[in-house]
Amino acid sequence: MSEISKIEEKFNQALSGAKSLEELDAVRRDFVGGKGLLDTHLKNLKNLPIEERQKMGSSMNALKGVIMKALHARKSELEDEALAKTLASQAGDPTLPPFPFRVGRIHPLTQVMNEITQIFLGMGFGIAEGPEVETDENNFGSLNFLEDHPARDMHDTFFLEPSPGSVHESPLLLRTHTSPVQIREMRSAKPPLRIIAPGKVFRHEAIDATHSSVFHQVEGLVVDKNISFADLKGTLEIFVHRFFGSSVKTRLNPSYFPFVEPGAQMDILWGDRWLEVLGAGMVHPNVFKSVGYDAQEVSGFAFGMGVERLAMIRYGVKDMRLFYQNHVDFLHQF
Ligand code: FA5
Repeated sequence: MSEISKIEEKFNQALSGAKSLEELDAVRRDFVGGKGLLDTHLKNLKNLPIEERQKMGSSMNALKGVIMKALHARKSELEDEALAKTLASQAGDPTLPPFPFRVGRIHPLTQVMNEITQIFLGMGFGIAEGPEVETDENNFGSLNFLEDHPARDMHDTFFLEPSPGSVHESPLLLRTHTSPVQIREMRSAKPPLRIIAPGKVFRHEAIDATHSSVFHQVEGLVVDKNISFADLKGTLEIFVHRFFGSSVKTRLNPSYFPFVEPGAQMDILWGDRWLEVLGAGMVHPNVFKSVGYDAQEVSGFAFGMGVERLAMIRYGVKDMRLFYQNHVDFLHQF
């Protein structure tokens, strides 16, 4: 048997004996490694006559190719086996009970906002939106809050630093109520109008069980010919009955907001106390003037309700802050 065939046979035996990647690597080193069998033989070729040396050299190189190929194929096989073993050892036990994970749900405040929206959509209102960063003009000026009038103190406001080179004529602020959306809507459309505007508002308030510094309102605005206070009262009554049911106890009291005349607030009986849930009134002629409407031609009503307060009464939640703490056990009840 020639030298080459002997090496090949030895290699085949070693290869079939290699049962792991480590053993396979040892076979590789023994045969084609730096000081392996083939290398040693190649080094010994220099002692042979030139013709034989060339013949043996090319046979050895061919054998080296065969060995490398076989090593490679066996390596893939062993790797697949190792992977299959790992996967089998990590496979879950299908007879174990599943993890008791909880399905997510819609936040109660979002649920309440959605419900309020649905009720007004059912009454033929459309939905309007405005930005949370507003101009002083839309949030106050156009709503008949006069410069330096104490009415501005009703809302403790977060003003934004003007950016260097700012081109805004009116200072920017975080809107303190959703009423600026009234201004935006009236400026961009002609009467008749019947919209609600749900959104987030911001006030620098002392926080307690019924006050937050970031909260939600739903604004309402109706403008048409011959809209009266009776329309406002009827609309609010339909809303509270649909939202709370007909046993709810409400009262409408006079109140002051610069952008309505007359103005009112609605309170709802909550346990043994009355809780103010919304402000409302007939759109002030000065507001119509600021948006270019003719107060002789049209009239309108507006309201702004506090979403958190409505949610508290609806669900019997005693402290508004619970809605923001987002404890899973609390949220899971809704
Ligand atoms: C206003 O914000 C007026 N824009 C409402 C309005 C609209 C009047 C249209 C007339 C016409 P007021 O500040 O009262 O009004 O807020 C309205 C409602 O938001 C309150 O009735 C209350 O339910 C809720 N609210 C007010 N302040 C807070 C607060 N700090 N935290 C949570 N809810 C509040």
